[in-house]
Amino acid sequence: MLIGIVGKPSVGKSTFFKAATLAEVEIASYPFTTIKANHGVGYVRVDCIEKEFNVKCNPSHGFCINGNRFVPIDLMDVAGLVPGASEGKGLGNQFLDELRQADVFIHIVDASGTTDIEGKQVETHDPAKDVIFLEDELNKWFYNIFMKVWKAFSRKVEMEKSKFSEAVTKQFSGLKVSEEQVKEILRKVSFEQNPSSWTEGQLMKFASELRRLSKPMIIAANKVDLEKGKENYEKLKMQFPDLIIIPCSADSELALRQASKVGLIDYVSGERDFAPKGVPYSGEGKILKELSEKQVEALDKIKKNVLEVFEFGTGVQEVLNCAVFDLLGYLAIFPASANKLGDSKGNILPDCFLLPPGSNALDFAYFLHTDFGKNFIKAINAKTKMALGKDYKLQHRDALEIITR
Ligand SMILES: Nc1nc2c(ncn2[C@@H]2O[C@H](COP(=O)(O)OP(=O)(O)OP(=O)(O)O)[C@@H](O)[C@H]2O)c(=O)[nH]1
Ligand SMILES: [Mg+2]
Repeated sequence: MLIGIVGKPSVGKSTFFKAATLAEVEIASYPFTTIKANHGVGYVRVDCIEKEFNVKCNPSHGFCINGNRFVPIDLMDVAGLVPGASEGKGLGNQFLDELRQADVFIHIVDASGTTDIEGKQVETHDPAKDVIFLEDELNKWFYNIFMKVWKAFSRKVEMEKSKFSEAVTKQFSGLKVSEEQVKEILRKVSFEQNPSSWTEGQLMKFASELRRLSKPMIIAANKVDLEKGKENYEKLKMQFPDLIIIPCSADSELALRQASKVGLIDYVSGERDFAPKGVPYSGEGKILKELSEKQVEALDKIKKNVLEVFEFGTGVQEVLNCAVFDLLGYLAIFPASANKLGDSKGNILPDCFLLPPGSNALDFAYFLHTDFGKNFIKAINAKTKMALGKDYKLQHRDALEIITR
């Protein structure tokens, strides 16, 4: 699964990316700092099942802190998008191409309203404009791709709906659009006439709905640590009640993650607190370095302006989790057997996989190995020891063993 980080220039896309991945990327207050896309690994946070089994896990990918399992996901940070990008403005089409493989978008918005539509520093700017323009550009991107195939069809007076959806899906190959999704949109828009006679408005509506379904988007209202941040975030929520909008301070998350990495503080992504409060501290056998006065001041500011104000702390972890689990509906599944929680090397609960919504026990078997799928007999729920058939619909945080012939 790939998460694309999008937005106009200077909103904090690379800061968000760096906070989530700790990869070395360029961050600066002028537009188009990022030109080439950055790829990295971030993590979603899952309540680890180790507690239910009374064990301590050893993840082979990601990590686990205090029962919080961090499962890797791929992230991509791209160049800033400006109005007209779908027509080639700014860095235009090139990076739209890079976004083809994304399953979901995180739209970073500058909620402080201190950057204009092109990412230049200004006194005030209404972030609502950014929400509208970005959706618009992405929809136009889909519209342009769609029009290529529609033009061929529009010359025919009659056409079968099935041929139409097949051709549209083909045109969108490489953009992770399935024929099922195309058909779903056809049903949803339910335009009376044949697609060849759709009006301009109907064509746009079709392309936009297809974009929304195949590339859903969550909004990170970033820079809420700044003066107008909270106020603008609350306004955005009122103006766009149908969108998922999460208050965020990527800059604060980055500072906390970096301080934690070098042992200055103990901080777990997604928490509203960290330790210590400016005194040397020994936690879980780890001796932390003494903080300087400046560091204490910076951390106190994050605490006062962000962690104590917002329900999800810096919001970065919540944005990632929401995108993967709420918006996409993915499920975290642990391979495990009731009698044996370790692998051949004795690692306990080494794996946790993310499966798409609607996956069943047989899908999980195939996901692990084709042979497991082909020779599937049953699955066993490691928590309850109950046997499950191939059609069993997976639940988030299930622990399953696959029994094969
Ligand atoms: N106060 C505050 N500043 C932030 C936050 N996130 C990013 N910034 C600042 O915003 C500026 C732009 O950050 P970048 O991460 O480079 O923005 P970008 O969206 O990647 O920009 P382009 O690559 O040019 O499109 C930098 O000066 C960051 O330090 C935040 O949460 N709070
Ligand atoms: Mg950038």
